[in-house]
Amino acid sequence: MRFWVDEAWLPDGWARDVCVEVADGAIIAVTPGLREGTHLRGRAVPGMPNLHSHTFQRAMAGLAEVRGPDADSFWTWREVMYRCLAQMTPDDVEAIAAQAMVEMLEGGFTHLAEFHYLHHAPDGTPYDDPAEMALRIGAAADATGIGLTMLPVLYTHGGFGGQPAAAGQRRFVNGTGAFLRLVERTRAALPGVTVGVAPHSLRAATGGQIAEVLAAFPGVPVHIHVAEQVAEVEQCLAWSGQRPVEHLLATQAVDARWCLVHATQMEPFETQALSASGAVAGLCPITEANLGDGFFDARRFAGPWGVGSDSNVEISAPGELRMLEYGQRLLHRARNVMAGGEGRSTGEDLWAAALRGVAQACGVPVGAIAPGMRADIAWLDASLDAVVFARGAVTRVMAGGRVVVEDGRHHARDAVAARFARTLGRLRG
Ligand code: NGQ
Ligand code: ZN
Repeated sequence: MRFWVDEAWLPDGWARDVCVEVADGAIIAVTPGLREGTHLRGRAVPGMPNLHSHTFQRAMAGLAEVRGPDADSFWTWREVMYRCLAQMTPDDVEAIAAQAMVEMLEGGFTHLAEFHYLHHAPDGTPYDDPAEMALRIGAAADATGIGLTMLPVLYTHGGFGGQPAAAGQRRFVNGTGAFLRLVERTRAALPGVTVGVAPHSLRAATGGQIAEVLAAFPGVPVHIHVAEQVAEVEQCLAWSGQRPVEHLLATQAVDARWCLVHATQMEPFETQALSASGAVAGLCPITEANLGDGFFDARRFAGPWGVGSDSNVEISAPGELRMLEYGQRLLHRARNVMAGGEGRSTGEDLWAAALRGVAQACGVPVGAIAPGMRADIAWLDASLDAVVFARGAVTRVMAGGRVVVEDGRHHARDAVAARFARTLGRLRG
């Protein structure tokens, strides 16, 4: 398949009249100054991979914004979230995931790293196929066209030092042996999908478990939640004498295959050490704002970073970058904090930096309009500055060589939304 665009953002900058050739979902040639094939009007940029999401949480978007009897916090939100997932069936999870994925594609996200921990039936027993839920998420990705990196989550404990999991966590829990079988089964059942491993957090998996799992799957992406909340830092200090990022860096061989999600609560020495490790900082600015986590120390951090939609309370690639930049502006009382220097566009520098980090974290060839990359492309009706900060929009999206969004609408939006509405009606009924 061959198409051309009026303007495309290539690895060395903007080019005009760019012809792109695609085979088997991947870009095989990019030729500026060539008007051949279908004319897909407008300006094209690489689609943004989404490096962190729990798609099922889309079902509670907007439902945790009512004040409770005591001071609301991350931890009261988590109780609401546990109640929301308590009765979800595999069908529900597939319907909710499809809705989230349609919104991701419409919001400029063309690939998804799904941090997947809702494994078991409501009473905590595994389904006949232990990867049932992962397969449903894979089916939703197939149906909507979004690229997928699946991250089965290792979740065994309810707190630092191997504390037992709580009743509300039983759908997540596997011992190491069951988890290794789950990853194997997920790999076999989702051919063509990159499968990584994700110890949920230092609260939910012990250091020994993490080491065992990494040894079993060398080279795959490794994602973990870390240092999101102050209470978590205090518990980690009480248990180990170290802060979470400090402890993780001291006890695991953290390198470029790792993605540390949030890493919000860091002292400067931790930010410097994380920068030097080569690991990706997985920032989820909208969720972090929604949950009251705090600000990432972006000015001090010198390593790769990317963005994810995490709780999916609002789904938008430009929106995540805007929230990141605005957080830094509010924190430092300055403007254009994330731009690389004088005369540089903040929107472009944010988009480019996020592409690099996210592509690394997803373990797949995405993040550039270049030969060898997956054909994941977003068309914009304005500059990246206007799309990130003002009224500009994503108009067309190609994922894996398929145009799935036109005029801002996913081709399956209505059918997916109807099924999602039925699911919500049943879950809330
Ligand atoms: C999660 N979400 O696993 O969905 C977490 C909350 C926890 C975020 N951290 C649960 N945003 O960390 O224990
Ligand atoms: Zn998360």
